[in-house]
Amino acid sequence: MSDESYEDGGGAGQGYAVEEARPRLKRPPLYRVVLLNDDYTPMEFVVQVLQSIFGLDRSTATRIMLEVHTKGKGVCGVFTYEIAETKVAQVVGLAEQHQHPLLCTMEET
Ligand code: TYC
Repeated sequence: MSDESYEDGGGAGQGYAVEEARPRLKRPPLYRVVLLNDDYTPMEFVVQVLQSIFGLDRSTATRIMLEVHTKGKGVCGVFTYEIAETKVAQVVGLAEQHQHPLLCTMEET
């Protein structure tokens, strides 16, 4: 038997109280991805964006589009920072490609 096994004084039955560190798992901050209304982007384009980028079904996408249209803004989803950032970039990129002024931002929950 090696010397190390005798030098281990921390084991059970040796009279030591062994306090384990509490697992420190913090939940990551979450971000709402928010779509903003404008007067020019076609409703159908917004619905397509919501379906393709956020994986929403057509009726949910239509409901969110109409909420943005009537109230000025609406939440497309809640994600961790990098996912939210990517979604915003995808929405804005697609809007630019099609020359629509559609805007999208993120805000911490
Ligand atoms: N207000 C636009 C229109 O009347 C439709 C629209 C909806 C635009 C949602 C942007 O995020 C938006 N064509």
